[in-house]
Order: sequence, then structure tokens, then C-alpha cells
Amino acid sequence: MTTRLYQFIGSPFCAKVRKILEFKGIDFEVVELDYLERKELVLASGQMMVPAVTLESGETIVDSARIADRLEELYPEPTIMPPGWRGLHRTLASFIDNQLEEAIYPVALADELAHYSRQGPDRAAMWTLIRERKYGVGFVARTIADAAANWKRALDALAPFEEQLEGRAFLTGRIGLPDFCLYGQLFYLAFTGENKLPATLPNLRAYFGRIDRISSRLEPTA
Ligand SMILES: N[C@@H](CCC(=O)N[C@@H](CS)C(=O)NCC(=O)O)C(=O)O
Repeated sequence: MTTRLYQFIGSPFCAKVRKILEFKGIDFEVVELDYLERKELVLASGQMMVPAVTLESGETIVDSARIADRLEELYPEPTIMPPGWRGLHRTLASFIDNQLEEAIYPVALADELAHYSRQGPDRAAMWTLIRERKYGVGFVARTIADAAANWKRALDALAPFEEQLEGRAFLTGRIGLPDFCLYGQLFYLAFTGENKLPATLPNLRAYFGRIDRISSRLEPTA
């Protein structure tokens, strides 16, 4: 059985896990789930959230932080937690997955709604319902209407990362867990195929491309 990643394409946490799998050279297949029909996910993991990963052994793990830990345990090389940096990497990773995500999420929301609307009014309605059960009725329309304020918040939150990447290939110099987390958040702004990250953030744009190019696929032989 090949390793399987259950995902929704617009999910930043799925992008994070996808790139860790590629970085570690793990052969895997992506199961792109239908938003309304999650039977494969529920059967494999017993719950409704992505990402979930089923390993070759049949073991299934959910939650991107737990998946990252388990992959590191089973496939230690190449490492995503270089010795001496483990504590800092975990702290930074948690900040990116939680606080930074809160600032990025509102600006990616319109693209996510458009993505599900293209798949049909039933998908869009379910997606909206799930958001509004958590954040209250009217949340989606309100968030989309507040685009200018939300972009300001997102850019303010990204500014320290832009600064940190001046003259550095990765956040702490050597690639590690927080880079995959930040890649996931940047992917959220680019999952439509159009990178929404403004040109005023050149270091982050170059960094996104650098990590995006990591691949576990074989090069075609000449
Ligand atoms: N802390 C979790 C967060 C996962 C998460 O929020 N997943 C979202 C997609 S990004 C999800 O599955 N939402 C269910 C839904 O939209 O119905 C992780 O790191 O994996």
C-alpha cells in the first residue's frame, strides 16, 4: 500500500504536509476529497478534518503537527528538526500554524469560497455553513467585505518573515519544520494558480518558489 495524503487543495496544513513528504522523498499519492463526500477520509481516520496520512504500514495519522512528528520519527533523514534547533523550530512552527494563520485566513477566504462555488452551490453552501457554525452567521460575507483591512493585517503579520529572509534561504538558515509551516500559509495565497503575495514581499515570493520546487518525483532520464 502506498502512503496516502487525504487533502483539500486549498488547505495550508495539507500543503505543509505535502511538502514534508516530498522533502523526505516519501512516495505518496494524494487523495483529493470531495467537500461533501469524505467517505475515504472517514473510513481511514474516523474523523472529518484534513490533513490525514495513511502510511504504508496502514497506520493513519491526523493533524499536521502530529503527522510531521511521526514522519520525522519514521524517516529521520533528511531531517526537518535539525539538532540544536528543535525547540526553536517547534515554537516558530506553532506560531505560524496558529497566530500567522489567523492573519492569512481572512484574505484567502474569498478564493476558497470561489473554489467551492465553482464545484456547485451545494459545496459552497456546506463550506459556508461549516465556517459560520464556528464564527457566526454572516461571517463569510463580512470577511470578504473587509478585504482591505484584512490585507493590511496579513501584510503586517508577514513583514517580520520578509525581514528574516533577507539574505537567508530559510527562516533559521537551515531548512526545518517552520519553513514547511510558512510554505503552507503562502500556498494558501497561491492555491488558485495565481500567487496573491504582493511584489512588495520579494524575499517571501522567492522563498515560496524555492520550497515549492522541492520534489520527490524522479527527474526524466536524458
Ligand atoms: N490543527 C490542524 C488544523 C487542520 C484544519 O484546520 N483543517 C481544515 C482544512 S485547512 C479542515 O479539515 N476543515 C474541515 C472543513 O472545512 O470541513 C492541523 O494542523 O492539521
